[in-house]
Amino acid sequence: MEGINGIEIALAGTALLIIDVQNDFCKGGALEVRDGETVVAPLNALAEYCVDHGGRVIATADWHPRGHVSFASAHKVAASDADNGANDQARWPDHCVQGSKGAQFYESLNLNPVQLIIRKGFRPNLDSYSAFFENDRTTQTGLDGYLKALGVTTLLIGGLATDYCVLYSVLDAVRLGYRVTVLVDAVQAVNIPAGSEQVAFAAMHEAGIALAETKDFIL
Ligand code: VGL
Ligand code: ZN
Repeated sequence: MEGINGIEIALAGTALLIIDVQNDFCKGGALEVRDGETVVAPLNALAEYCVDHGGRVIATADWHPRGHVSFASAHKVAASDADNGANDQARWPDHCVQGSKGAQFYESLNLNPVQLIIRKGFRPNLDSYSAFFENDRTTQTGLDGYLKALGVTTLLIGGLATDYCVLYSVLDAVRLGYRVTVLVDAVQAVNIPAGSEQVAFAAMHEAGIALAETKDFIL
């Protein structure tokens, strides 16, 4: 599709949402997601394609203060595995601490096409998995307002981790009325507790969320 002034607008109304591709979720990171860094190449390719064709590209970053409520180290009583359920406040190793190397975007992630960076999880007593709402389900990150103001109706979502920040983001996105596709070659799960990746994909299926590969959008 050709737009005014010859600018390609095939992806007008579409945004690529890159979730938490940060060092701590990649190889050697504090909360390592197995093969986490494999999401980078497909996301880089689609991000470039997206901006070249009139789409938007947004990245999120987990951005916790020291002693954050989601850190096991901030609690005197050790958490059991059962605490890592979707509803309770899960307890994680210290990760994505503001200003740390681990909180930086993975080095090979190309930030040039990224037009907006949303940081989340920066309130000491509140965690935030979703790119849209913090875990109290009411505190907004501002992303919904940004997207709606720009007329974005369709979201392509990839990043880390499938079973937490990606899952919460896509479920919120559907609730907020967006058409949502999860990019299966551009997500990886942390799988804590074991099996949570499957649970996450089942929840996406239940919510009617489409799955596709990044190459399906690079025409
Ligand atoms: C995440 C656990 C804790 C994620 C963030 O990005 O999926 N998971 N904080
Ligand atoms: Zn976190």
